[in-house]
Amino acid sequence: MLQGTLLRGIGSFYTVLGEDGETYTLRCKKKIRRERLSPVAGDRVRFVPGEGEEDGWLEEILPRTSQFIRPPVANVSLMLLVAAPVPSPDLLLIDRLLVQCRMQGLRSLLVVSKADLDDELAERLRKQYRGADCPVLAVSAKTGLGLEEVREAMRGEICCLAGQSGVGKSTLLNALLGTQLETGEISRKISRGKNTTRAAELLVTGGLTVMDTAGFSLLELTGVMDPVTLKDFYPEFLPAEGRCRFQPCLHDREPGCAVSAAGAGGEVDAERLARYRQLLQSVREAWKDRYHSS
Ligand SMILES: Nc1nc2c(ncn2[C@@H]2O[C@H](COP(=O)(O)OP(=O)(O)OP(=O)(O)O)[C@@H](O)[C@H]2O)c(=O)[nH]1
Ligand SMILES: [Mg+2]
Ligand SMILES: [Zn+2]
Repeated sequence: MLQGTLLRGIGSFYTVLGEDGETYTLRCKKKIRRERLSPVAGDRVRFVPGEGEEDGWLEEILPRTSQFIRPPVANVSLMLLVAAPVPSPDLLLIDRLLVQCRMQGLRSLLVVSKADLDDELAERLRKQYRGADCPVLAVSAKTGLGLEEVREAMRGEICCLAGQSGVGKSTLLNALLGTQLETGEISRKISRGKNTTRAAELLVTGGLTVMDTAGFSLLELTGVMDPVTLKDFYPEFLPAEGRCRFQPCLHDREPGCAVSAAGAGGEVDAERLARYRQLLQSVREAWKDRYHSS
């Protein structure tokens, strides 16, 4: 039996990159399907290679370290959150994605792309995310700025890119990997309808392993979350945690809130805190509705 990583599944055939560096086309044992465990890109699998004209068989899916439903992908360990000067950055989306990553135990890196158009955004975000345990890197696919640093951060990880449509994810991937993924002018994309869904696929090139980005701009907080747990995904709140007048404190507008004080004093970034409260509001609403939505 060999071990490998599932790159993609098309119909009932699965492409697996074996530990020996060879690529195998496999079929999936019914047993696995019966266990309602559909193999997805990123899965570590054990398999028996085929002989001659025979198909090989995928025998076992090893436990997953992380899992996303849309797109279906397992074992991602590093998320590249991409923001750019154009389209203007949706930092609430970035914060949402950051929470999502932390819930799954992934590390994240904030990549500020198109740095050739604006050299201040990265600095601004570096300041905002200083306490957020999320490094910020400025890159430009156009000039090559920062590409080597991003590659360095990606080595040994299964990576994913996420971010608004048009921030340059595909262009960045092409620059990083030397691939030819489809990129587009923002206006053209919107007019023909973005977010074309297709099967997720893992690309492996030059020692880097990354999901092609189909669908990841859609990534959202999945399911419902107890509002009181949202603050646990904000590392910058930690120094003030436990020092609020009321316990538990959601750091929303409660009197005597130490996180509010830290926001006013500049120890916690005021904009991150304001967006936390926006996010908290939507988490609260989803929580209130949790028995109504099926
Ligand atoms: N100036 C400049 N433009 C860039 C850079 N990277 C991407 N662009 C442009 O930004 C536009 C969108 O790039 P894409 O790579 O298609 O964006 P995307 O994030 O993949 O978009 P979706 O696939 O819709 O999610 C294109 O017109 C690119 O040419 C860059 O580093 N500098
Ligand atoms: Mg794209
Ligand atoms: Zn508080």
